Amino acid sequence: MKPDLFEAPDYYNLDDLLTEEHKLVRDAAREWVKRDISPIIEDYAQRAEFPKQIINGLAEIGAFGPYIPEEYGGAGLDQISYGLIMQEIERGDSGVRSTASVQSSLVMYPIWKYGTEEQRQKYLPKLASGEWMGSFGLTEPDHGSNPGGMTTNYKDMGDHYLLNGAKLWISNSPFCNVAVVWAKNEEGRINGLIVERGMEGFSTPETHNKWSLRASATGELIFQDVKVPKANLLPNKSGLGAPLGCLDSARYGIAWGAIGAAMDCYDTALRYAKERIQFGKPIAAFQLQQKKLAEMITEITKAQLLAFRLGQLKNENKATSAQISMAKRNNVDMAIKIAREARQILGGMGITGEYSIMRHMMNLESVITYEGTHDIHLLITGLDITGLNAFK
Ligand code: TGC
Ligand code: FAD
Repeated sequence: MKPDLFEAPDYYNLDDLLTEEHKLVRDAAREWVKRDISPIIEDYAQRAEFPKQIINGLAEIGAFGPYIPEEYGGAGLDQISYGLIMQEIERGDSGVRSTASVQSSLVMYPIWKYGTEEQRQKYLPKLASGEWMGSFGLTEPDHGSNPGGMTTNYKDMGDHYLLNGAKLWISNSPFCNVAVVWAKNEEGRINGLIVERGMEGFSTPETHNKWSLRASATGELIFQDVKVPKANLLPNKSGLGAPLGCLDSARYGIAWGAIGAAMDCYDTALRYAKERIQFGKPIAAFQLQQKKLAEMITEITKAQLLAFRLGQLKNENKATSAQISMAKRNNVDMAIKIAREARQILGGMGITGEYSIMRHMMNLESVITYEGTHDIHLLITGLDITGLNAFK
């Protein structure tokens, strides 16, 4: 792969709106990606393997629980810092950002928000340091966009719960130490349970043959009469709103992360277009290529402003789920379109692993699907503005 010469576009001087802390956090993540991700990621993606050696680095840049209070091992940062960290990591690879998103927003967040003090003390510091890795089990083979239909269930056996069912498409599952699993009780109410590796009847087979997010490990969570201690139930929120609340946090991070992937594609295409000579001049001098590049920087700038404003609203606890959906949908769609255009600017070279664009493009096919598909987020906006539910 080519050396990482990335220079971040900032067409509307967004840096002027960031605090010194935001810039320090962002620059540390950016440097780490250049040093520890860019040189290895193509190789791991080609081999469809998660680079486990990066876990310590992710913890060091604050990617595990950026906004979780420091007393629990988190970085205690604000929501804009969290977004900037996700942007920089996804600039390197969406699969690496997935690992961080799941750990922070889908495992640490529910334990912090819905767990007991004992659960927070037991799990959060180990998850923040990367000593333990987590996964989040919501999706099932027959329930993706409609998780409320899940069939995974648990029964109260007096001194423990008995968990049965299966989850599919679970990031980090093949190597997770703990899984936050959403299951129905005997009354059909959804609750979160913390399942630990080693519990009898719990297995995590890996899903192979992915053409997307290849450097991220994806798998199943299978529960066959798993005895879960009663102390592992997350007691402080139940119902579908509990997992959906975690998704709000992860979707917000993705809205920023997608900007990173788009910036990398744009920056690569711009550099290539200025260097590649055809018909006696750089292809960047041709109007058709300028149109592509000009539209890319326009869309990136709009996405940056959307994410920044959403970050301000999140910091003030005012961001609605529908606002988050709009940003996730818009920014991932923006990134996938930029990846496709950028790949064309590189001509044949664009399909090779010499450049990051094709990997980003394939990764973004997962990003536009998980955490609520492109369609589902449109329907969330539709419901919000009309008051009419088009889901069912
Ligand atoms: P609905 O009746 O609308 O809502 C049920 C209850 O949930 C509440 N609620 C929310 N609460 C918090 N945050 C949100 N975003 C919420 N959206 C809804 C709602 O108020 C209600 O509460 P209550 O108290 O009245 O019961 O539910 P529905 O069954 O009609 O479904 C709505 C729909 C389709 C929007 C929702 O289910 C959905 O978002 N589906 C998409 C599923 C999804 O995003 N799955 C993601 C799985 S995790 C993943 O992909 C991780 S990838 C990680 C990575 O690698 O980065
Ligand atoms: P479906 O729900 O079957 O949807 C198929 C198509 O139908 C989509 O185009 C969808 O938009 C459309 N559709 C569905 N319902 C409607 C409707 N009402 N109106 C209009 N169109 C509709 N899940 C987890 O729980 N944890 C994870 O860690 C996790 N990681 C993932 C990692 C990867 C790489 C991938 C690919 C997925 C991951 N997921 C995870 C699952 C992901 O959230 C689901 O794939 C996603 O929610 C969509 O569900 P589905 O694949 O079953 O598609």
